[in-house]
Amino acid sequence: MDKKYKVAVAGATGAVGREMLKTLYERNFPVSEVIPLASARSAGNAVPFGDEELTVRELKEDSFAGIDLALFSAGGSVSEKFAPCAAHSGCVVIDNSSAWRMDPRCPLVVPEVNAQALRDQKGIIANPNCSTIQMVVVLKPILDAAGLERVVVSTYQAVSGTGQKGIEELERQVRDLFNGRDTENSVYPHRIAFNILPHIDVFLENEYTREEMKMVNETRKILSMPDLRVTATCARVPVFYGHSESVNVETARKLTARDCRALLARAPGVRVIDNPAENLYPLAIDAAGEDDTFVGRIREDESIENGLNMWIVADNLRKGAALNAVQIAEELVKMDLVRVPDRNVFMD
Ligand code: NAP
Ligand code: 3JN
Repeated sequence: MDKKYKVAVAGATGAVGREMLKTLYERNFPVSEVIPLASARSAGNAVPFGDEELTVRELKEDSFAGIDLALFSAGGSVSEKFAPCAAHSGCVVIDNSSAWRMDPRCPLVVPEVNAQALRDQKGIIANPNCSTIQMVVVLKPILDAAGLERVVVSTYQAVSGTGQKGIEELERQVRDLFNGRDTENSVYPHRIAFNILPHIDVFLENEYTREEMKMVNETRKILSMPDLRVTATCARVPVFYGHSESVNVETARKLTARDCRALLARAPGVRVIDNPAENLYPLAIDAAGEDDTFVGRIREDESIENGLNMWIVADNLRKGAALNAVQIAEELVKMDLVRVPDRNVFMD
């Protein structure tokens, strides 16, 4: 009989955690039991898992006894504290926060791009930022075919990236404006309804935001190109689901737009939608609820020798978070890398 796994989901009541439960169920991940964990605030509440309702338990240091796999999406400070506890109990952690992404002990994995990095897993595996994931799924086949010199990205990120509270703030502001009322902002520093904010996460000393530097550093780590020239501008837009990105790529060797389209049409996890004559290009409303990363508007950058422009869209809660995490779990099962205590450095 095929092996089944006891899986904990930390942050199970949140936007990403709920999507993780849905994705585990939809993809028929081999579970013997699913344990939803969250803060004391929601302990005792129910979360759906297929047709069942599971009772949420409070996340504690001893929550992971007997667990094989733990998917975390409860924020960086929770991951910092509890992921080592989980790994210490012998389970493999797949963490959605930024807490462990740049730690050299932790592989940072997008299965279509660098699944082989999982062979080095030492108890905690990091899931990249949503904006990074959808970009590298498209960059990898271009890198393999033509080399990569430089990447310039501008993002247009949906409010669901901020969690349930971001969704609620946009809904509330739209309702207030349509009813002639003043709006209030508590989640974002300015009104998000009918506006664009060039500000995601906190500002850093170099005047970039942390979200922008996550894209730079994570892209380099995933592609194993520590010196790749990457620059990012990240903006929040009044869209509920689906992050969009304008990406300019400079390749080492010439890649025509036509060859790029053909290459990406064969790439795993990528769907090319690129027929301007029919007004067909990737849209956030079409990508929402889908697993693939959509790419279109592929055209040659006429300002440089070997440049391409494109528009990349994906569901930030699915491929950007929950789906990527579950795909990592599926790879671990395939590679027989769930619960291998002798390589778990967090276990002493
Ligand atoms: P959310 O909707 O606000 O949900 C937060 C979840 O964390 C809830 O389940 C909450 O439980 C739980 N939580 C908060 N504090 C806790 C604590 N002290 N102990 C245990 N559980 C706690 O946020 P979200 O959008 O799902 O995002 C959650 C995290 O996932 C983010 O902070 C980020 O690190 C990561 N994330 C990653 C990506 C990515 O790009 N890959 C995208 C989005 C989010 P309660 O219901 O009890 O409050
Ligand atoms: O804002 C978005 O669209 C994505 C947000 C991701 C996020 C939100 C809060 C904390 C992260 C992340 O995954 O990088 C974190 C974090 O863990 O730092």
